[in-house]
Amino acid sequence: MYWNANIECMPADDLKRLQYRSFKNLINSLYSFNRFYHDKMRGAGVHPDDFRSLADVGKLPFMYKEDLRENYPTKMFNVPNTEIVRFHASSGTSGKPTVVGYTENDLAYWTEALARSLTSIGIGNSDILQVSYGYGLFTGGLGLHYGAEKVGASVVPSSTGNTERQLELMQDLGVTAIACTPSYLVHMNTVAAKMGIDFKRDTCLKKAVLGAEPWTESMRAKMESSMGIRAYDIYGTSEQAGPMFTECEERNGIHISGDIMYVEVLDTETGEILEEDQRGEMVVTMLKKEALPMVRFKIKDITSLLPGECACGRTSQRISRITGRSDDMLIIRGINVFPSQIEYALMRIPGVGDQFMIEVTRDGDLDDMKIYVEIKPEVFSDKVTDMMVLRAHIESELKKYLNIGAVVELKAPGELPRFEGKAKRVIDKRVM
Ligand code: DLL
Repeated sequence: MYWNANIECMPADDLKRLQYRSFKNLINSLYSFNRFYHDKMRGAGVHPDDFRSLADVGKLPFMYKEDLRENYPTKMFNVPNTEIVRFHASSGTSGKPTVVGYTENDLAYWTEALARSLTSIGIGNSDILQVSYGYGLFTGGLGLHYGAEKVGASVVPSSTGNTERQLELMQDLGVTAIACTPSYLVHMNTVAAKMGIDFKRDTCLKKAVLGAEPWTESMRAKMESSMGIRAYDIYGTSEQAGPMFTECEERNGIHISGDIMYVEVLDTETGEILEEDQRGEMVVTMLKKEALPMVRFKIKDITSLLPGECACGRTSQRISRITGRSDDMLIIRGINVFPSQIEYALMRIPGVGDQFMIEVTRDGDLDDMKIYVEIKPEVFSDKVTDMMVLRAHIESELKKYLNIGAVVELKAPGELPRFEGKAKRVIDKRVM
């Protein structure tokens, strides 16, 4: 099922032509009317005439999150205030928040992108969708809300928090799909178990739209088997608009609506544009954005472009699961470690629960990594020897997988903090 088959299934060559035309118009208009991007292009020694095909994209200068921070809050906006109809802001966990503005058209194509995405995973007017992403400055709640209304789903705007009440509502209203962070769904599952609720037996939940933070295939497998649902990855950032793009039913990469966004993947070290199937950092150009244009914006998310066409018939670019960010990559004793790798390794070890936390410290010149790992209730015991054996086993598995030693400290079920929004898994205490 398609929401907009003309665009979603457009022959690949036609799509490339459309993308080039939109890109070229964008560059022409920014060069003529936008002081910030005009100066960037002049600084890089490029003129719009140098951009003759998509293959010339590498000539254009990048934009960075720092540009938004330096021009906080709205100095980079490209339209008069009268045309701004909404603001959102990123949480600013890694620095000053960035503010994003939207014109009416910006909201319309954001909603269109989500309508295509939700339709591609079979969410439509017979669904009741509980939106348990935060409503407010974070884009998750309102983004999913309007996308779901557009496809005719009945929205339960429960936002985050008060998990018991959320579970009651889910049962009472016969909710069929939920949108939230993967860590919040795991938390809901735990709370449900304590309340004696079995998702398979006691709810109508069939689908989950999970994103806003990295998660893994093993988490997907666990949630699906224990909750009787199908879980789909959804991706987006506030600079792009918010949550926008999902996998389709094939679950073979995240489809990027090609009339809305153009993706490049670059080698994190050399900056070269990579071929399909090679992992690197994602750079995006928003082809329709009015209030806050984004040209070659360095998002810092690590992904790859997937080769070939998807069996669903959509011809768009597809990206693989985001495994982390180039800037939250931990370098420990010279070895690059992504929190998602640690999660992947932990989730494969029997007895390990769903929650973990990484603490990095420095003793002299040496980095030390400690991983707090919550144990499943059925495995957790007061017998010190049993726990020591399990701890040693986890340490040796992590060492095998990460190639680096980490001290593990076991935690009782429920002992680590829970997050309603994005999970914070890393505490880096090193002073650089
Ligand atoms: O997290 C938008 C969003 C809301 C996406 C709800 C999906 C669902 P920001 O707060 O600006 O926007 O954070 C964007 O979150 O650069 C990624 O590092 C990370 N992220 C988002 N989705 C995923 C995902 C929202 N599916 C940052 N997998 C991005 C991995 C994700 N990381």
